[in-house]
Amino acid sequence: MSVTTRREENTGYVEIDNPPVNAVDTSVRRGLLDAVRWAEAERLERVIVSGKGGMFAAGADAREFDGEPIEPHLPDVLNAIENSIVPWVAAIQGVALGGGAEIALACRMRIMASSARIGFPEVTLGVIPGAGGTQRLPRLVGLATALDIITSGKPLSASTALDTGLVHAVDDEPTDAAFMIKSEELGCVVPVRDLPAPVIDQATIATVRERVRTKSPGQVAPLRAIDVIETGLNLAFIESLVVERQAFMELRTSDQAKALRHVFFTERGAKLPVSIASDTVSLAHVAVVGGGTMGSGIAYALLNASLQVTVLEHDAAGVERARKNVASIIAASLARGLIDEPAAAERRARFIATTDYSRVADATLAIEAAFESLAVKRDVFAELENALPKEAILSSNTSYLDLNEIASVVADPSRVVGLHFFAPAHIMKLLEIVRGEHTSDTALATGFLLAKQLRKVPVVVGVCDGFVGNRILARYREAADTVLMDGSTPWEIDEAMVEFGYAMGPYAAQDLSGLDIAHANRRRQDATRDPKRRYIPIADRMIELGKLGRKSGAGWYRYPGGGGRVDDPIVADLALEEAHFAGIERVDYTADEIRERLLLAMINEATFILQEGVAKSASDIDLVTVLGYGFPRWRGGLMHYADTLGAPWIVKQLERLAVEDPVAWTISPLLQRCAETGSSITESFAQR
Ligand code: T1G
Repeated sequence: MSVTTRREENTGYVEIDNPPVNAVDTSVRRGLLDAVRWAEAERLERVIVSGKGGMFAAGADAREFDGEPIEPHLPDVLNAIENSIVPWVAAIQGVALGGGAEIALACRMRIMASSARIGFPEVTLGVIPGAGGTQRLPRLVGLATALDIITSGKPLSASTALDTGLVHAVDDEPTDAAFMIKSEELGCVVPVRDLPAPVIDQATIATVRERVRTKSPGQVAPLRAIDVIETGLNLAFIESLVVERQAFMELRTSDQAKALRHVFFTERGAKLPVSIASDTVSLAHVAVVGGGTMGSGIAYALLNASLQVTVLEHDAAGVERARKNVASIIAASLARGLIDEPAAAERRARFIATTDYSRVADATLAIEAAFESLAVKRDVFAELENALPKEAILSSNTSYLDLNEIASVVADPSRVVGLHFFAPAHIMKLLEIVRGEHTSDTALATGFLLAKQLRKVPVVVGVCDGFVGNRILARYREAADTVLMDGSTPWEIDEAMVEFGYAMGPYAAQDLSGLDIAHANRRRQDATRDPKRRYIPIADRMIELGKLGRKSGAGWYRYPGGGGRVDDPIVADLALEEAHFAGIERVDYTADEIRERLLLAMINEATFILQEGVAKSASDIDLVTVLGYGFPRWRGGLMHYADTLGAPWIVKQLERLAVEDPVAWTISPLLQRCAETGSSITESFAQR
């Protein structure tokens, strides 16, 4: 049963019951339409509609978007609710999102619990509200507010919803409050459709359009929502719904909507593989070794998940630094209103920093986030093995180093797993769970349990240099440096990738993280580098010149007065000089040629990663690239994007590039096979 009805005297209670989130699927739409007819046949005085399980409704069932729409269509159901002789009142708890919010708008009145949220996240799925939201919302809250709500996709708190006029009242017993509304009051409320449409203010439209172009570059849905709102408000209500529906139907099957749905459901499918039915250790008390940037970020993520945290350092200065780092993150969260003072105090009470390893004698998980040196990590693991209980799981946050070598100092290496966080560790959602040669199912399952508690998205990766994300990043940067050497400037390359949809290009990004990290990795790889592989020395020259990035005041760009980045002619000259020394005749790459080389380099490397089993599925690579490395979410991730290009086209371009450099552009056999068989990469590697 997806919608239940019952009456008490002259009041009808309609409850949406479609766990886990009351998605408004075909059965719910049918149930709501039946409820309208039922209420009228029973000659009820009012209907109160709510959601079971503490959630009103999460919106349309996005899984239905791949198929043909099935009647009754939601706009028709909502028109029936709004036009019924029996007025409906929405009693909202939990969330009312998308179609769920549109159900509420079709009701005569809306009452929200104080902790509930209401919003229109459709643009995050590449579509627009398709059941009257673009036309009813502006009539309730005005043009500017409606544009903000719909183009941002961000939900409103109950208090904000009340302030904007979206709801009539906030009450923690919304169903009871709905029952107490006086009939004469309810009878006087005008249906939203009959409210006057707000005046179309072109200046407002232009401002919002410009803001959307800046905040969501490349995305179609937010701009289309503005068009539909503007067009519809100039039409009669019933005609405006036709315009809205047509736009929704077009967007629903668009590449961007498919890509965003792919990421949405893949994120939620990132759970412990069913093949690993294993117990875990308790996570009550976690030890973090190292209170630097990563260690303190990890510590705060653990504090946010209500865990007890002990940060271990090797001296008093380290302890002081750890305390300051965690305190500054707490202060920043307070300043941003993410937590209040009692919550901050409660976090502080669960945190200590110390050099005394005896303080973690009862910890069951350790996360090592010490200096990125194998010797240092091996020493730390030896100390952890002595200090923690023998069943404790020992993990390393290492970004590049060989987990098996770290584990080799521990008597029982099955306890060792990699937990690779991404800076800032308390914000970034991706968690690479590195499965070492001996990592046990219990250690792996504990990693997934931790990810769930930290509300992060876990991806299991195998041991190789850089695991999945950093290995793809290294190939991306190598391709960029090659283009830099052979003809472009850092800013041309960055602009090309920003046009593709990255928030920033590889050079601006490296200026943020620091050029010294990649330099340390290049030196570590000197002994094993393929001598036949072309080596680009420009980045080494940058280090010699002390250009480490923002932290040294200059890197690939200059930052006059610590401000915004400015192109640096010295860097451009450096590339010219190195090209001259190498006898290279530089070419003037177009933005398309730059994007093609950098993207194909990553795609090819990713298919080697799949072939080697370092990643278990193409969708895992999509999660890593979108959640950890800024790949545009509305392109679905690196492998989803590759499938839009098609393996035959990709292989054809790689063959052309391989003539130029057969080593760097060696084509992965997986790609060759997909090109020959016409199968998609995602399908070839779908297993989870
Ligand atoms: N459709 C289908 N399944 C959904 C879903 C949806 N809209 N929302 C969630 N699920 C599934 C999800 O895949 C997971 O499944 C389970 O529910 C729990 O989700 C007509 C066109 C509601 C805030 O964009 O934001 O309405 O993994 O892990 O953390 O104009 O889910 O268990 O099998 O996220 O408690 C607009 C999307 C749709 C809201 C709950 N609505 N959902 O968060 O649980 S378009 C949205 C969310 C639309 C109308 C338009 C969150 C949540 P499984 P979860 P959560």
